[in-house]
Amino acid sequence: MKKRDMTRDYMAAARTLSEALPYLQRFNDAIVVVKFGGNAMGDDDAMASFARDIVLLRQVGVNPVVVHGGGPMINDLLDKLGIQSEFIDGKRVTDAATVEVVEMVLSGLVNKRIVQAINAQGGKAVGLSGKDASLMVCEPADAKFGFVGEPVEVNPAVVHNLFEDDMIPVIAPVGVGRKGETFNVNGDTAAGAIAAALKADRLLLLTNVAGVKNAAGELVTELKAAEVEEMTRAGVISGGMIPKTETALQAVRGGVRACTIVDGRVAHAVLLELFTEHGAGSMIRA
Ligand code: X2W
Repeated sequence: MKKRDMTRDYMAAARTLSEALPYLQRFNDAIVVVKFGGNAMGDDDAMASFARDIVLLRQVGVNPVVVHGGGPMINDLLDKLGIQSEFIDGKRVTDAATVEVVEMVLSGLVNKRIVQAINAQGGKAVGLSGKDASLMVCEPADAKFGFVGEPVEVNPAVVHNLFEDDMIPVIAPVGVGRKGETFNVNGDTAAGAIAAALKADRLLLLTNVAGVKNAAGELVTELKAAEVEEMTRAGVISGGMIPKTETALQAVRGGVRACTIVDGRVAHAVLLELFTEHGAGSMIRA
């Protein structure tokens, strides 16, 4: 790059930082829950970039919580083991053999990969699942799904303790039953339930689509809960977007200030959404 262009580049970066001031002030001490879906997790570089954004949040006084998914990674191991898997309404039908694989992949492989990536950027991430300190107690969602859990009690004390110690909770969506069973919880559902229990300022659902689109196919940047319901009735919101918007509705009605559905494949999506005027994705409020 020529020296002249470089100067222009640095000046733009400085201006961006300066323009972020009101957002940094607004989000000081805020709780931001970030759902990091398996489809939004890219290669090691993309993972490092995500981790860096999370560490930056912590550095500027936000209390970030990562709740992750890992559906594609569960599929990979099930395939290797020759275990068939089926989804109904966006939920994996989970028998006893499958739930063991789910726990291994989510609490093991995926959780530790994210923890490691955050720590490599200078953060202090601690990996948990819904079992730790009974963070997410579940009941069976429906007999037809087997060991799929619906969160019925969230105990966020452990998360608050980690905030106080400057640590970043990274939570796998595995729940515990009243009788000590292991439950597979949809990552979005887990993130929504945890965000509601924390009365989070923001829930960011990082996914692999731009956000909610209207009937003309254009991205809608801000929506009220009632509009989401209307668009769903009209069939404008459909398919894989429904579990996302349902999570958003439950979260904002459960006390989360706003929920944004963001394209996690966009570099620094989290920073764009929180600290720039531009924002990213579709924001849903009660
Ligand atoms: C999900 C949990 C992982 C998940 C599953 O078994 O795939 C259920 O479907 P993504 O990457 O966020 O889709 N659980 C009940 O939600 O991962």
